[in-house]
Amino acid sequence: MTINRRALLAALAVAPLLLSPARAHEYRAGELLIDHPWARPTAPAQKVGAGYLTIRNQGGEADRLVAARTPLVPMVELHTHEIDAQGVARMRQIEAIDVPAGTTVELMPGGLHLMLMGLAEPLREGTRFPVTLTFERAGEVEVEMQVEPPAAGGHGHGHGEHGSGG
Ligand SMILES: [Cu+2]
Repeated sequence: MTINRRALLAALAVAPLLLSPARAHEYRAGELLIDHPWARPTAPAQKVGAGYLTIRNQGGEADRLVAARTPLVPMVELHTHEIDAQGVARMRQIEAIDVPAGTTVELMPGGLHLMLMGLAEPLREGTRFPVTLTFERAGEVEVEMQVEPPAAGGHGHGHGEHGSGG
């Protein structure tokens, strides 16, 4: 009687992926590590919210974030900020967020973000809500977005992501 070593090794390799990552605020999708998903609290009248997270591509292949969804709103758009001809920062919807191999892409205030369109209720500080991210290569991964003010965002500002308006 022989033990099917290949099957055993395959099972062992898969096992860590089946463990819930809920304790740490970090999620894995294939070679991608999703770190610290968070969203700004919103005012009662506000119909849109903004979500942020960090994507680390630890693999050798480029990937792209192509969609996101949450039960909270009818639609989530991928947005970036651009400086227009008048030097004013404006948001623009984009098709996808590229995550080249071996790089880290940070969604943050003033830059790339997830735009939650059509909030029925405000995002309240201290709450969490699920967001499903769809990557072209890594597929879908569900993360929990923590609602917290930007100051607690951890990554801070000063990354010089402001285009040169001048
Ligand atoms: Cu936006």
